[in-house]
Parts: sequence; C-alpha cells; structure tokens
Amino acid sequence: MSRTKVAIVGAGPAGMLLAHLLARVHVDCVVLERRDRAYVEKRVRAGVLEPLTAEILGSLDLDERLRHEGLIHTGINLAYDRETFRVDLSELSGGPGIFVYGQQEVMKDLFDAAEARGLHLIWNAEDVALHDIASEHPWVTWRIDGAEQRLECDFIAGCDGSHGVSFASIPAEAVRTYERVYPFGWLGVLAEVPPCSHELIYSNHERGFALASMRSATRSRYYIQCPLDARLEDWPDERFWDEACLRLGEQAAARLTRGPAFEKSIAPLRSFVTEPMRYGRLFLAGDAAHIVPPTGAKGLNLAAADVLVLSRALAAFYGGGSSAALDGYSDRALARVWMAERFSWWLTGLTHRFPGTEGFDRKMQLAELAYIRESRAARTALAENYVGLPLA
Ligand code: FAS
Ligand code: PHB
Repeated sequence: MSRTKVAIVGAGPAGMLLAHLLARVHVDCVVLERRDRAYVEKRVRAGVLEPLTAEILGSLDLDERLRHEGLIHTGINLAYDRETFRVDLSELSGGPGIFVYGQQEVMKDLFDAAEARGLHLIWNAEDVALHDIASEHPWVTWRIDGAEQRLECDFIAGCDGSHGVSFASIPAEAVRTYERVYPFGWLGVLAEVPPCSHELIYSNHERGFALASMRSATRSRYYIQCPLDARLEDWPDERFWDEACLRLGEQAAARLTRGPAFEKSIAPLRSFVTEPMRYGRLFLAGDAAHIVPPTGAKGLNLAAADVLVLSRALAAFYGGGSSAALDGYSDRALARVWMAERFSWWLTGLTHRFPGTEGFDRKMQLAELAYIRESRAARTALAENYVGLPLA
C-alpha cells in the first residue's frame, strides 16, 4: 500500500498536464493509466491548440517542439455556396491566432518530460476502482498482472475520459447531465500529403460538412460529415478524396494532393456536460466531465483549462490550507465549459447538413454565413470564441 496527495486517473492530455502542473508546485501525485504509452500516444484526435493551452505548455517548459514544429495560423476559412472567406483570428481577437500541433505530439512531449522529471506514472493499470470518494480519506485500487494494488490519497482527479471509471463512480443522483447527440459523424483521414490550404477550411456544402486541416506542411488531416451508420469499408481512399474535393470547393480541390490514408476513422458527434464536476474528494476534468463536437476544436483545450484551474486550487490547499478554490473549482471550470459548448454547438449547426433541414433552415444557414462574411462584429465573435475565451 502506498500514499500520495493526488491520485490522477488517466494519462491523456488532462491527466498528464495536471501531473506536470502539480509537480511544478511540488504537490505529490501518481498517474494511473489502463493502457500503455504507445496506445495513448498513437491516438490521432485533436490538432488545434488555443493560445492558453500553448501558454500552459510554455509555463511548464514543454513548448520547445511546439514552437519549432507547430504552425501558427492567424486565420481560418469558411466555405459555402461556392464562396470562401477568411476570418482573421489574430487581427479580430488581438492575439497570436491558433497553433496547429497534433495531440499525438503534445502527448509525446508530456510523456518524454514525465520520464525526465521522474513523474510517477503507472501504465497498464487494470480495473481501477475508486473508494470512499465522499470521505476525507479516499483510496484507489487497481490490478497489475492480476495482483491488487492500493493507493491512499487526499484527492482523486478523474481525467479518464468519457468512458472512464471516475464519472461512473459518482452516484447518479449527485450529478445532472446535459446531452445533445448529433445525427451524423466525422469520417477523418490522415495522409502524408501537403495540405490544400495553408490555413484550415471549414466547408458547409449541400452534400455535407468538410474540413481541410493539417499536422504539418507535409501531413494533412481531412474530415467529411458522414451518416452515423457509415462503414469504413465503404470509403476507399479514392471515394473519400472525390467527396472531399466536391465539398471543399473548386479552388481547394485544384490544390488538393491525394495519397494513401494511413489513418482513417469515424467519430460520432455529441455535446455532453456533467454538473457539478466534483463529488466529495473526486474532481472531474476534461472529457470525463464534458464532451464537445470537434467542430470548434475545443476538446483538448478545455481539458487543459480545467486542470489549470484544478492545479491552482490544489496548490492553494497545500500551500495555505484554504479549500475555497477547490470548492469553487466546478463553477469556475463550468463557466468556460458552457461557453465552449455553446460555440461548438453553434458552429456545428452552422456548417453541417441536418437530415430534413432543406428549404428554410438551409436558407438560414446560408444567410448566417453571408452575415458573418459581411459583418466585422460577427467575425469578431467567431474569432474570440475560436481562439478561446479567457478564464473567468
Ligand atoms: P482522454 O480520453 O484523451 O484521456 C483519458 C485517458 O484515461 C485515456 O488515456 C484512457 O486510456 C484512460 N482511461 C480511461 N478509463 C480508464 C480507467 N478506468 N483506468 C485508467 N485509465 C483510464 N478535440 C479537438 O480539439 N479536435 C479534434 O479534432 C478532436 N478529435 C477527436 C476525435 C476523437 C475520436 C475523440 C474521442 C476526441 C477528439 N477530440 C478532439 C477531443 C479530444 O481531443 C479530447 O477532448 C481530449 O483527448 C480529452 O483529453 P482527456 O480529458 O485527457 O481524455
Ligand atoms: C484537426 O486538425 O484534427 C481538427 C482541426 C479543427 C477542428 C477539428 C479537428 O475543428
């Protein structure tokens, strides 16, 4: 049996950033991850970092590769009805814009530094279970090679994503959940081809949404909206490229380089929030507490903001004994979460085709896109939300 101050469940962006933030303020913690490093690192997922997330990595001296290999984008593009227009994120938000740097790279940086800094990570922790989370002395158990392990702690950080054990450990009557499930998914490919545009293109096409993104000047990431029952085997590369070209518009299609997809996956889209993000000595962060559709590129960035607030609250507790910040964690994190949920829901509604929304609804989408193209105020609102709203 061992003891720590904070037991962190999950070594995704939330768990690993929290571990580094706590190590920085000398708060002892242990990270329990049910998979191994290779599995967590190979998951493609996010590609856009807000300036706040880049600042957090910088504050931990973990931004060297981001600064040298990441791409700074000062704008994004919206396409609809054979029109494409740019939203100047940097000029309209007064900040640097966004950083295009894959979640895989962020995880590599977090894991490399964790090993170098001696952070305590336990991989392949099976059957993690949380105990006495409503008491002042919670503890965690798990199995390694069949042998039961136990860890005493003061607090548990549930950073184990949307299918983790933390959320499931909270009595249903102690939380309220809010959900919106979208009637479509995203079919995404990763290919070693140069991107068709030096900035992201979000396209609302009558055949459905499409997104042209990238990981570098030689590696591209494309997504198209697909039905929820779509099957990968029905989407050979050529069919994917044909559809992407149709939906991204002639200009982009003319510059699009096709190539073999070395990663292809379908992700469902949903919005989900748990309130509160705390139960007793268990604090939820990231996807364990909330899910956003990837349209707004907010998932990883919300996880980073949650653990920044949580790490400061834990530092205040261990630094001065006050639990005021811990008691305020859930409200403070949720204030930003709901804003990001609203933006992600709104941008999804603006850029995707919803079954049965022909005629008037379609005209509303096109009129709103035309308004954004014409109105500096509307583009400013989009830019402010896209680069990330300040922490309250
Ligand atoms: P994560 O899910 O990343 O990490 C949780 C960790 O906990 C995992 O490593 C898991 O193995 C571990 N775990 C789970 N249960 C456990 C247990 N019982 N015991 C121990 N460990 C356990 N965001 C964007 O901004 N842009 C995108 O393009 C984008 N694409 C996405 C595509 C997909 C398919 C998904 C699912 C998400 C995507 N996201 C995207 C959102 C994504 O980036 C998440 O928001 C981000 O990974 C959240 O990080 P965590 O909260 O750390 O959760
Ligand atoms: C990505 O590059 O994977 C990406 C970018 C922007 C999004 C979603 C995904 O909104």
